[in-house]
Amino acid sequence: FDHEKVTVIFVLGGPGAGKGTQCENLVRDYGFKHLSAGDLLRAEQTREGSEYGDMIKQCIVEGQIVPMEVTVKLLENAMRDTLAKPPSVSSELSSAWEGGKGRFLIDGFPRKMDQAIKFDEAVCQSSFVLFIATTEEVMLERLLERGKTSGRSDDNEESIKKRFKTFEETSMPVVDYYRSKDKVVEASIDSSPPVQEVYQAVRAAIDPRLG
Ligand code: UP5
Ligand code: MG
Repeated sequence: FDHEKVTVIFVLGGPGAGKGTQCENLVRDYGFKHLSAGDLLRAEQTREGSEYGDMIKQCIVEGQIVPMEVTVKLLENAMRDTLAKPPSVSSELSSAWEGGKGRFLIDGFPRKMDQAIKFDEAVCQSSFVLFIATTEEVMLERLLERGKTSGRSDDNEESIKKRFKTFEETSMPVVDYYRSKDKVVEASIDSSPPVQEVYQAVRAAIDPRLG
């Protein structure tokens, strides 16, 4: 994808930090297309005829990262589909999509260095990275609460602990890599306060970068 034609923002943060929640707010107010790597993988897992279903299922329960080829391909396809058929956004936001120029929020990706490098090379360069963070205690509480109704196979204490470990060992180096390239807006945004308060901080951090 031509960097001039698409704007890609990576939204990173630990399991349950609130990535999906903040992305929903941004979609409403900025006309972004939200692509959650986890959601795309969950959809692929249950897609009839997928050769990756069992492998994805296993990785998600174990909190392991699915091999990057699969995830990068899913994201690339979703971006292409979106550009061919832009989301319906309010008229004041539609200029963001004119002429196939799209704005994407890529949520929960990249979470391993090889994915970051592959996406930069094969798909496009991200404009910047939004990193939201809170304590494991807060994230655990949120995920256990959500687990009562989410039906997600990884919203249980055992899987959550594994997700935390993978996040610290494998995904934080990606955040540090983007920090070293000065791509992360603010050092991090504290996602412990109520949703609206976090969202105010998110807006304040990204508005200057969006110009
Ligand atoms: N909530 C949110 N914000 C709140 C706030 N400020 N105050 C109070 N409550 C708040 O939020 C989680 C819960 O907290 C919700 O109930 C929400 O209402 C509440 P949510 O916005 O869903 O948080 P999010 O950060 O999106 O949490 P999620 O569980 O989706 O994060 P993960 O990163 O763990 O999950 P993801 O779906 O991205 O990935 C799942 C798995 O897929 C990975 O573990 C991995 O196995 C696999 N994967 C890959 O292999 N490769 C990839 O590239 C991506 C994923
Ligand atoms: Mg999510």
